[in-house]
Amino acid sequence: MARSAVPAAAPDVAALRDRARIIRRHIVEMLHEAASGHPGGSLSAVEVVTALYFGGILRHDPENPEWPERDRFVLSKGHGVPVQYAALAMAGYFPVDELRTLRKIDSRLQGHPVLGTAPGIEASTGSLGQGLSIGLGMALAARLDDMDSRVFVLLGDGECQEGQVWEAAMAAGHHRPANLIAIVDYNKFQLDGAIEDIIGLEPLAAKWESMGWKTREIDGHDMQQVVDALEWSTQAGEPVCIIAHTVKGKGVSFMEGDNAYHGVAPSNEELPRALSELERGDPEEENARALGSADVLDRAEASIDASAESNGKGGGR
Ligand SMILES: Cc1ncc(C[n+]2csc(CCOP(=O)(O)OP(=O)(O)O)c2C)c(N)n1
Ligand SMILES: [Mg+2]
Repeated sequence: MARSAVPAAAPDVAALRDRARIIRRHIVEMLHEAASGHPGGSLSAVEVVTALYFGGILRHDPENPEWPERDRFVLSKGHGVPVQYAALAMAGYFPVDELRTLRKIDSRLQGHPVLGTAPGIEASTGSLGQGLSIGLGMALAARLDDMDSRVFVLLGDGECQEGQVWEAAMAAGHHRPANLIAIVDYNKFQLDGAIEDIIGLEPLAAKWESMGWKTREIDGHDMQQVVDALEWSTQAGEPVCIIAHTVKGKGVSFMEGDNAYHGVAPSNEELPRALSELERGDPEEENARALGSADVLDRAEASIDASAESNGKGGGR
């Protein structure tokens, strides 16, 4: 019997924040090891991906990745795949140690997602613009097969400058799958500049709404807002687009909002700086520590190790 790897109870937002910080550490470590890749757009999507995999949203089974009734997550902005690999490893799809093989020859973890390589990857992406069309097909197929699988598609804001995104949006507005959720990682930059300077997207919510989507705009780094929006999206009964306002490079101060880190890995000097910032955690957690709470990072790591042990897929960081 397939199971969901996520808790059925209301998600523990503090624990999700801890997970998010560990995912950020994995991202900078694996990109440093690969000496290439895309930190900015991986880090901006961390809260969304963390909430999906660990916040009780995505119904999935690391022990049975092909479970037919699973929900699907399509990372349309495929260059951000380090965030998904980190989440998949922490969920038990493959050993956390394998993250070190990112972008290496013969690794299952290529620089963009490849269907049929790493378990948990649902679509080959990287050529921007295609993921919403793929997700729409999956959502309509589930409806035809009378399955209640939901499909979550994560798009970049630069990616939304691709025409195919709007073909898929218009087609979804026509066919109205209630199980299709688009999330835009609105970090305000694409590869070589600011969205507003290249092709502005505003009014973005109105564009989706005009094509028949329900929308909600959130702070994509506020874990509670992310969880609430994702929970709402599964109950909306219509195609939903969540516009997540984010910061490119979020969590590493010298990367935040600096688009030089769109596609440049942290150097030997930058890695320890990044990791020490991610070790410190955010002010809210520091407050909790100051008030005498248990060390939240230790707690999160212990629970990750325990879940990795219990599913026999290795552990550690
Ligand atoms: C069709 C296509 N054109 C160009 C590229 C090269 N490219 C890779 S990432 C990127 C920028 C994407 O920007 P955005 O979607 O905003 O991603 P993020 O800011 O989250 O990294 C571009 C143009 C590509 N991967 N696919
Ligand atoms: Mg962007």
